[in-house]
Amino acid sequence: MGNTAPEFKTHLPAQLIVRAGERIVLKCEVNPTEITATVKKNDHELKLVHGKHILKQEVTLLSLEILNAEEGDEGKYTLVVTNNKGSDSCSIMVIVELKPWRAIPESQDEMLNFLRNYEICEKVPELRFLLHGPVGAGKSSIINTIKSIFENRPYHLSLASAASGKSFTLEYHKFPIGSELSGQVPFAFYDVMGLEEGKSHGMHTDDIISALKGHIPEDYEFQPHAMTKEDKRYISDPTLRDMIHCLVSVLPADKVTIMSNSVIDKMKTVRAAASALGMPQMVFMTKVDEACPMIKNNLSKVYQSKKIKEKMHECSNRLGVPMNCIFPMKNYHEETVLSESVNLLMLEALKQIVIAANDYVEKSSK
Ligand SMILES: Nc1nc2c(ncn2[C@@H]2O[C@H](COP(=O)(O)OP(=O)(O)OP(=O)(O)O)[C@@H](O)[C@H]2O)c(=O)[nH]1
Ligand SMILES: [Mg+2]
Repeated sequence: MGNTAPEFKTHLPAQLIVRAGERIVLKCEVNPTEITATVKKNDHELKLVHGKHILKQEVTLLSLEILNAEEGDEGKYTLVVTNNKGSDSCSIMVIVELKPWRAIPESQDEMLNFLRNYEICEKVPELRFLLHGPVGAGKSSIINTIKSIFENRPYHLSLASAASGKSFTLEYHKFPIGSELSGQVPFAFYDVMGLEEGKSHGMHTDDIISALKGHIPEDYEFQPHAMTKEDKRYISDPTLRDMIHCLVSVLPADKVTIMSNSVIDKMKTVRAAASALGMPQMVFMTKVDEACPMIKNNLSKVYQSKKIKEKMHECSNRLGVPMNCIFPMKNYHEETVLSESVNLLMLEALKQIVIAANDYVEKSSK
């Protein structure tokens, strides 16, 4: 009888992962049976399409079927039941696993061998990479992750912060990769303070540009004002050995949408300076685990996730970088053991910046 407000007796699970082409079936029990059922998708009423959606009620069993799952079917679905006494609702996040649209390398050993045996141009003793991006984007964690892979153990030298609004990295440090024990590789990373909103906050773009050109000395402590030529530590006549050979822009997948234009504009200013130097540039998109629940449980599906593809498009649009220069990844941040799926994504990204940096050094006339 319709004399009580409707109530779901069983609930939908929080999340359902389906493959493209599959039939999605969402079912739950509702009481009483005299109800009107509607569906919301992403909190807006869903207009049921013939041949795509089937909403039916068999006594107390209410079901929504979505035929031939495709990219556009991903989203939050809410079943809403109503009668003259009230209403109830029940939601589920449906994730559609896409066909892989980019390949992840298969062998970690092959990637490591390639990088360990890579012969760099003899003009420089090492290829140098600079990481820049917003505060807390995961720049220091990238260095920790790469060092962990080459040391084959979790590594925490480049201090990563617990999330706070202010940059944790305050000095210009060089982090060589590998060690005497594990084998040295000719790659070095530089980590700078994070960019913050507002002209006088966070890292100065002029300092990052000076670092790209090789003017900033090792272990320099960043100041509230940018370093000037008058500073006695300023390297006034840098060579290719002092310069950076590839700029890596770091953006966190979970925050790229809400990142302020002022931080993005600072990143663009740095990118424009790198372009003027003919310097290669790549984007490392961190924290993919925080952006898609499917990836949190299975990182190897990163190129099957619609959410991650969307976030990469956003990085591409906001920074003006082509998709093939964007590398999604997860850093080690709470783990005590290493994982091959984390390593493979990072090693692929590292391989690309190594090749790009080496090409840059080879063609550079300095
Ligand atoms: N879930 C997740 N957390 C991450 C990842 N990378 C970094 N973190 C966490 O994010 C926080 C900031 O990371 P950092 O590496 O310190 O970021 P940063 O860009 O160096 O920050 P600043 O030096 O302060 O500008 C830390 O709490 C990390 O543990 C990731 O891929 N996934
Ligand atoms: Mg840092």
